[in-house]
Amino acid sequence: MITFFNDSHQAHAPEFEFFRGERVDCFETPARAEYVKARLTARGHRLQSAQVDSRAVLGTVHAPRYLDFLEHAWRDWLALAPGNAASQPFPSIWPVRSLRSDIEPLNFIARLGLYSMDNGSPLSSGTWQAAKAGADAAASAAALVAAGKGERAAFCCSRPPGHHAGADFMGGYCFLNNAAVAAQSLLDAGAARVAILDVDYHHGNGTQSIFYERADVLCVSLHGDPLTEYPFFLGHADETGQGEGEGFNLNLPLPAGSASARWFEALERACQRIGRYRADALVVALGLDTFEDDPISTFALKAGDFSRLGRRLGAMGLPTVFVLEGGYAAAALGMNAVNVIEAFEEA
Ligand code: Q9C
Ligand code: ZN
Repeated sequence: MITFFNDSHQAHAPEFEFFRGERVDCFETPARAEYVKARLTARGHRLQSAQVDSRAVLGTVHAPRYLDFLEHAWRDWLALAPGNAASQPFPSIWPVRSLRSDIEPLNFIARLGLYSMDNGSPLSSGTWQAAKAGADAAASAAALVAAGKGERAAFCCSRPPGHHAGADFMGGYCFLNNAAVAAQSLLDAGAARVAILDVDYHHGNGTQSIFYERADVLCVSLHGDPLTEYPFFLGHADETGQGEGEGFNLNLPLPAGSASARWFEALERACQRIGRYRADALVVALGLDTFEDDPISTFALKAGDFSRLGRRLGAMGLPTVFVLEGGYAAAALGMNAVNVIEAFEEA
């Protein structure tokens, strides 16, 4: 499968995040994408660089003031205090409920809180460069599939991931919503209806919120139940869409610790819904943190289960863009990603 690889991903390389108040090494590392690249290359898949500038589509998926903040965040962090180049910014205050989010404060940390859902999205000097290049890769994959010149599918192999990022906030290691960029690009290229299937362990809250009031993008997600799993505040079964989007969001939360059989039952329901929608194209938010050895997740998919996933998606018969999301058992990501891709192609 033709893969658009984000050559700039290593520019995003924060050192640490917080876990229960302690500094811990980042789970979302540059090695992740390199493991996938190595396996793709070894198996003879073609890697390309992005050919599309996603700037225009980013402006429809994300709020302009958020994009402006993100693009200049590192510059503004450096301006805050001498020596900041050697440390990482984290938010410490958020405009929850009664607080105002319409006025952008001047203080950098306050603005970081305004544009964050958590303190779990560490920034580094090249975060914007990497995230923007990733969005370019997603738009490129969508353009290739939309062109209909013999490529039924394409893979956007990139980091940082995107599905927790909403229109105007970062979260969960995500900054720009690559799956949303791919879906919007497919619509812009002529598709009338696009389905997004999010199989990451964590609910894709950003993607859901971006398309929640729209009928031209069906969002379907299977994930750990938010009662106990991140992102906790979205992803319940009663979230079905709003206004014109009513009926075009389907959440299939599963209890933490669910085994593969249960996961594949939910996948079947997801695929049935997408089939009824008569989508013109499919975007798969391909999180691999459902793997049994993932260090921060509790599902139990095995390497062979990723082939089974790929076969089922291939049987949908739709033009498809795969976008890499989470997955933190880094050394296994290559095998698991390529298992999905190759089984899809064989189906
Ligand atoms: N420090 C994605 O999979 N919580 N994001 C981590 C350990 C946040 C995962 C807790 C998990 C976010 C794209
Ligand atoms: Zn995840």
